[in-house]
Amino acid sequence: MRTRLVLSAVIALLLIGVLGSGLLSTGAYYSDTETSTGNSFTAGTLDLKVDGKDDPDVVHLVRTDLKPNPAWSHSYGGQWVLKNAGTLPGRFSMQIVNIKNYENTCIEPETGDTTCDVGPDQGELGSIMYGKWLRNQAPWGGWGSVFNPINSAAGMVVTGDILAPGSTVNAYLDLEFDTHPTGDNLAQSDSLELDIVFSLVQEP
Ligand SMILES: [Ca+2]
Ligand SMILES: [Ca+2]
Ligand SMILES: [Ca+2]
Repeated sequence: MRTRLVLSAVIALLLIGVLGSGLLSTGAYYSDTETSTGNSFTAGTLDLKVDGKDDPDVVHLVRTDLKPNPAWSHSYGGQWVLKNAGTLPGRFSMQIVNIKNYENTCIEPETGDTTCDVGPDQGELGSIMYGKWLRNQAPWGGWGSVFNPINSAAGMVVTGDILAPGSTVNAYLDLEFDTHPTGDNLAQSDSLELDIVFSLVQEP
């Protein structure tokens, strides 16, 4: 009998402890929830336009009757307007590639020219002219160094500035033909051909 009383007392004490700890409570604590709906993730764009055009419609220069020491107004360069038509900033660059120098036959004033065959490496115009990339707008300046002669520009990447989305820059290839004490006559009737690769690259 005494043992049962002690056992009952122990059980009662355990129940009191459990109830006091709240483990058997059916009540609720305060709570609050909020939900973020419609989460969306969209990739940005990086789209270079050159004079508003894409390949294969980018404008190329055609200059004829080149001569040494032309007036400034007759400079043989040209301008391309580069625009970042995308939504992300990018850094633009220019690269002259595929330089070809054609002889177009050696005429009498070119006497002394020892490279008079056909082919893309027989002419002398590219070894006489020089060029540099200029910013044709304020703040005035340029990018890269002078390529003198312009033949030395082959494959060289000229790094420009960061173009913000929607912004433009006037990239001007200043292409000059100075006089030389000797050798200018070797370029008579010669042709210089080159391609220009404009790039816009994402900034990290
Ligand atoms: Ca484009
Ligand atoms: Ca020639
Ligand atoms: Ca030649």
